[in-house]
Amino acid sequence: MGDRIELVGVRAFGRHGVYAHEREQGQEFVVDVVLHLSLASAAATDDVADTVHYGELAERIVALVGAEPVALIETLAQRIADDVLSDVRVNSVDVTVHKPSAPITVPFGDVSVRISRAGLHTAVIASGSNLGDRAATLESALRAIAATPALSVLAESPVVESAAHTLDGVDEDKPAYLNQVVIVRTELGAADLLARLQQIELEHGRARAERWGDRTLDLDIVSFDSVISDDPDLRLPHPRAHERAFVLVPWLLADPEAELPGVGRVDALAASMADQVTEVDAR
Ligand code: A4P
Ligand code: MG
Repeated sequence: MGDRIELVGVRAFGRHGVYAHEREQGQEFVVDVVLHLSLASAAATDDVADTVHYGELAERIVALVGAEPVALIETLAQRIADDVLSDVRVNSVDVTVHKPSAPITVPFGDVSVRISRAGLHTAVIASGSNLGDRAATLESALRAIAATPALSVLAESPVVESAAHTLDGVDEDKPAYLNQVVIVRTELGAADLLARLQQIELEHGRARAERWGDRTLDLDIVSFDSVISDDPDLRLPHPRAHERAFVLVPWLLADPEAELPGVGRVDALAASMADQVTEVDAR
């Protein structure tokens, strides 16, 4: 965290202002943006697709300054912030709009407004445990999720129990799982949310030994807004969620209107699965 992309001094022509002559003649606006986002993935892959392309960003800013006039540079700054935050990798943005030729009757150097805005995302998190005191672990994980700064829990599902799914299919001999689904609103970007969940897994004694192996705590991101991504570090929606009763059934209990982005409604997906999990009273 703490990474940023700074693009300063983008000059563009626009017709924003309170006065009629500003609408008619137009003037130059200068825009600075600071994007707060994780750059770790791009630094590792060296691929521009893994970051915000600053050239395209600059062109979008010029287009927004040239678009439909507004009275206030505050409004223009908000439009730019909304556009930047529509890329869910961006956690927050600072936008400064300068109007160096503003109609001010005394000599002046510059006038500008600066706004800071954070994106607000909805994420669906699936928790699972099949080792140790499973119910206590899920409850503690939920408390840790809820204690995350810039995040609030919208809904939590009942806890359900199911037989372990392994790479070789359902294995009744392995310890059974408890699973829960937690729906959150957060200002964190998807990468930062995943990093936080992995930290919570570690705090609960998670060791990554065998893929799909037994674990004290697994926290997966099932969906993040309607993002669809095949980035191996964060596939969205979770590539196996659509076929997993232990995700879909509790999710539906937490949100009867739930939808799996790019796949469909969760009630339809879960329709034939209810008998694969048992609701348990975790408390
Ligand atoms: N990763 C990619 N996409 C995501 C995402 N959407 N959410 C990457 C979370 N992580 C994602 O995960 C491996 C890597 O996946 C991470 O580094 C992350 O960058 P992991 O948690 O280290 O490994 P894992 O949990 O063994 O793999 P995975 O794929 O999360 O396992 P699954 O598919 O979650 O399966 N049976 C029952 N009944 N209930 C269960 O909860 N869970 C599993 C785990 C198997 N069987 C189960 C259950
Ligand atoms: Mg996992």
